[in-house]
Amino acid sequence: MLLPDAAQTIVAPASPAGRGAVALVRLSGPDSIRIASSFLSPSSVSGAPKPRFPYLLRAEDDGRLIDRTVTVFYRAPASYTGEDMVEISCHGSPYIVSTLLRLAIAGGARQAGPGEFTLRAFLHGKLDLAQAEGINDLIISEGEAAHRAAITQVEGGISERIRKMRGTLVDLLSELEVRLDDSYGEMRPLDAPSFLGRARAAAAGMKAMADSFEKGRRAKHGVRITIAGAPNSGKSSLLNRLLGSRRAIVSPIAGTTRDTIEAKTELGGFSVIFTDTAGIGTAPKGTLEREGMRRSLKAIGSSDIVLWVIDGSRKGSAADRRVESVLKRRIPPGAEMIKICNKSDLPPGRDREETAACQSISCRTGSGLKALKVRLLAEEKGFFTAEASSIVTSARHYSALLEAHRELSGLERLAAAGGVLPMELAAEHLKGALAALAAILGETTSQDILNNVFRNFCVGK
Ligand SMILES: Nc1nc2c(ncn2[C@@H]2O[C@H](COP(=O)(O)OP(=O)(O)OP(=O)(O)O)[C@@H](O)[C@H]2O)c(=O)[nH]1
Ligand SMILES: [Mg+2]
Repeated sequence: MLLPDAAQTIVAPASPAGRGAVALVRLSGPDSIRIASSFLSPSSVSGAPKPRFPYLLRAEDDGRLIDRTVTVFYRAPASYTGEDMVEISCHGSPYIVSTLLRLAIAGGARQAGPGEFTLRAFLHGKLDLAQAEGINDLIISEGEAAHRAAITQVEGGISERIRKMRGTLVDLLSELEVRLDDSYGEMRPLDAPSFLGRARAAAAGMKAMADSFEKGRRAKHGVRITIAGAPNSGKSSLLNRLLGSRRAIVSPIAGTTRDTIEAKTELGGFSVIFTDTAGIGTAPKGTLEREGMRRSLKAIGSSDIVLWVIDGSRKGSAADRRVESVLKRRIPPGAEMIKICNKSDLPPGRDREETAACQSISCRTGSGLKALKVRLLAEEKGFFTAEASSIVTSARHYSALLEAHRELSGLERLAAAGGVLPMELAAEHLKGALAALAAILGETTSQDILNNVFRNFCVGK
């Protein structure tokens, strides 16, 4: 998508394809009111409509009634895109929607590309790029955590923090620039310790914000929780209990689950992706078991949390020991492991010491499952604190923050080299950091990046 020509009027359905009670068709651009008026009646209303006021209008195709609509007109700049806009709510029939589109296109509009309405809003300064990206996150948010991160971003939470950081860097840069311009030596010399202290604090702020990306990823895409353990320990039974449905086959035959089984659900406001795995035995036999094992290991290697299930009614086995050594090697750094002792409804088969640190549950009776869920949630609770309200969920913001941080580390290294701070070089580092921050807000963003951002939007947004 090349940057669109804002002189053109665009049209698209803003509601999803398919049948629904209502659908919304929206137009944006200088001719939207004229184009909509060409098929809405009475045209006396749509000729000079009162903005942001709902009108009951007939949509007609060559005099034939297509639908009765509720239509709202907007006048630039008081609209989502900042342009003249028309939003037509009609019945959600695919036929009605496609007819309205055809009529709008016949009247001179062009079908909008993905995210083109929001792109126009961005180009007209209605929102910055971080806010625009937040809108897409908001649309796709499934759980409370993802929604919270997205709505904060749309409301300017990320942008505000970035602007504050930028303010600090601009102040620092100006302190250098006045001295660089001071050919008569009238300025007091730079207070280097104070200057570096403020640069260091700004760098720490950037690092902290970049570090929230890991949390942001979990909030946006879901926490990956893998259920692993020896065959027959009750992994699939646990998956079913956690989902509240019989998703996986459970049987007393060891080796029931051969493939990984993924299921997405919501747990206390967080999107969670559970993966049940094939049991890890002592020595996989045959190609199918080996492939099952490979998949189990892969799932373990990409988890945020691993639930290691043991059968508490039996003595520790060679398979358990193998699972333990596999988990030690495969669990990614930073991931949490929770050891779960299942089958607490049966007489215990293990020493107390072996199960002391375990979360005791019974998939048969359901005992201990609530406590397990509470523990899983505790891991994610950080999102619900106020300070975590503006977490970074975008890889683009993450890498820009790291870039800005790298520049400030460069400045720090100049200072660490001793002697007088070379002000020209220090200023270059500050300019580099400022450019990285400006890219987050979309102030210096290349067309490629804009295309990339808006390509992921749905048509009509
Ligand atoms: N008594 C009792 N039996 C259980 C419990 N949880 C699971 N089982 C039984 O243990 C057996 C194995 O359960 P699964 O959930 O299939 O175990 P798994 O770990 O997925 O086994 P594989 O897929 O073969 O590795 C089944 O007969 C279950 O009914 C429990 O809490 N108590
Ligand atoms: Mg299983």
